Amino acid sequence: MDLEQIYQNVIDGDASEVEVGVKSALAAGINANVILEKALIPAMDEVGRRFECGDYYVPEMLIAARAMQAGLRILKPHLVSGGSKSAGKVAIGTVKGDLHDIGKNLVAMMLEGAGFEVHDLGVDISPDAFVKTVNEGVQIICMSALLTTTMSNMSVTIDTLKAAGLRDNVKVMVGGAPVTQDYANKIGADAFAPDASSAVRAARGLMA
Ligand code: B1M
Repeated sequence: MDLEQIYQNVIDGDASEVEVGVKSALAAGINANVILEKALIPAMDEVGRRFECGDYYVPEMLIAARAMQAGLRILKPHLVSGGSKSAGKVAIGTVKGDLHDIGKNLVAMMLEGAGFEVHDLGVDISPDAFVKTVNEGVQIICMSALLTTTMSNMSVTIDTLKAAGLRDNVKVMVGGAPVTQDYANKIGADAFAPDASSAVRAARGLMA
């Protein structure tokens, strides 16, 4: 099974074929990161492009997302191997109003693999729920947003941290397709990462 076929099966939303493809690519010695970056992620970009131009609707997007997640489940043990269990304690979630979780799950997986203790709060997470984790010893709050309409909740969370007098007790990292370094600077986040591997580097930097 080649990477092109895995890419196509994600676009077609064929979860069982994606599983078969990812397993056989791994068995053929293809690196998990290569499968992720050359097949799974580009396939979701193509799904997004088709949605944008009206060729795909929400159901097709959802089915493709499930196929991607089936592939990620197979890849997970290969992506998260190694790492000591003392890098730091992070809480991660997708911001309020936003249900996209594939990128957030990937970031969580990579952080876990790098030895962080990861509390995955899930999706549609309110500013108060993020803030509450600081009293539970979390050192970095990681917020993901995929919608231009929900990314402003990152700023609301930072404001809520300030109002609670907790801003200096925790670092804040933001990311997700519409988020940029400029936006992170503007809202006063401590770090921005464009992808999951840079999120690990950024988290290490914040703990240093
Ligand atoms: Co949605 N969706 N979606 N969607 N969806 C996008 C985001 C969109 C760009 C599609 C498009 O129009 N081209 C568009 C947003 C437009 C905008 O705001 N500018 C969109 C829309 C409009 C919507 C709905 C509003 C559609 C509707 O209902 N009419 C709706 C909103 C629902 C809601 O959230 N309230 C909706 C729904 C959905 C589904 C549920 C069907 C499904 C999500 C399923 C799921 O996540 N379980 C879905 C999907 C799959 C997509 C696309 C196609 C793919 C997203 C994805 O998983 N990418 C997406 C188009 C696209 O992104 N090209 C689209 C793969 C993933 C690995 O990448 O999440 O970017 P990403 O994560 C990356 C980096 O961004 C980064 O690292 C990751 C790995 O490298 N990263 C971080 C992410 N979080 C980070 C946090 C960090 C650091 C890095 O630190 C904390």
